[in-house]
Amino acid sequence: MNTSAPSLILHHYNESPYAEKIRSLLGYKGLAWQSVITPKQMPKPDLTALTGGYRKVPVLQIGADVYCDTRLIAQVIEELHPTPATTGASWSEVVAHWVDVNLFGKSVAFTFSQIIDFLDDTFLADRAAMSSHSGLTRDMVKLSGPLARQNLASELRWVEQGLSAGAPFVNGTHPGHGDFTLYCALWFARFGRFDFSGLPATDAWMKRMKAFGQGDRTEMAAEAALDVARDSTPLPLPYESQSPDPSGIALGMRVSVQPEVMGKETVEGELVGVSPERLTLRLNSERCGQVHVHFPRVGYKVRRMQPT
Ligand SMILES: N[C@@H](CCC(=O)N[C@@H](CS)C(=O)NCC(=O)O)C(=O)O
Repeated sequence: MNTSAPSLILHHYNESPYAEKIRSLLGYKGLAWQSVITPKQMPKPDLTALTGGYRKVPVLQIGADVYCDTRLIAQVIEELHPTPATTGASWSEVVAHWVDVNLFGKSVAFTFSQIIDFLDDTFLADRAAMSSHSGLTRDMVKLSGPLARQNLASELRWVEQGLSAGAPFVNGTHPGHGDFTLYCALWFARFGRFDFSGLPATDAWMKRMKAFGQGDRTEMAAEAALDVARDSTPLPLPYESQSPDPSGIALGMRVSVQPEVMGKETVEGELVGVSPERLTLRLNSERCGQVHVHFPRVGYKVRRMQPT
């Protein structure tokens, strides 16, 4: 296990597929990390105190630096711990993006239709509000199951073709970002008991991915993680800003950042870093002191806030 680098604190919950993507990556890298369990639905007072409002999981905290979204979290882990690598010349990033915008939703629709009787009303209402589908009922979720299963099965044939081509991973000889992203979607489909028996190459690949485990995990209280943020100073930015940005924002402006899909919560702060790949906002709060909250550009809208 590599313990010399700064402590990795993952805010997550066990049932979250995107959190499983990062847990599995931490397993592949053989890393020690601290686990802070968040609620599965709003309110999430500790997480949002740290992020300034971002509610999704997982979130990676390193001292007073807070990384939102698994695309960015995976990049940061790769920068800090490049061995064993997840990089390589392949279509892995294209696969990751296809999973994010397409396959993941099909997996969620399928598995929710299977487990809906075990979910409570407040959870359902939370997810309905998040997807702007206020009239969502249990029956609607259940009825969508057969079509979700069929859609998932159709697209998993593409995955089966790709994984039958000979290489052990989507990325080639070793796993890449596409492997971990695909794995989290299929891990969730398996949780809903999707039948993988007609997909032997996919099934064998899932076993290879599962074998990475989740690294060396230690539980930590949320309050303790927020104390770490308060007692730390954000690190110098690891990237060059390109300001002004074509979107019209520039360093020093007050901006708001919002996910493009699912969840309308915004994070507002001073823009202290901007590049075609990343955004960084400086936030101040009593509980966390000064933190830098980082986002990838892909999947997030950024707007200048009107001066008050
Ligand atoms: N694009 C995000 C998606 C994260 C995401 O959708 N996470 C789900 C859990 S798997 C979530 O936060 N759902 C709402 C919640 O837990 O409050 C990422 O890659 O991190």
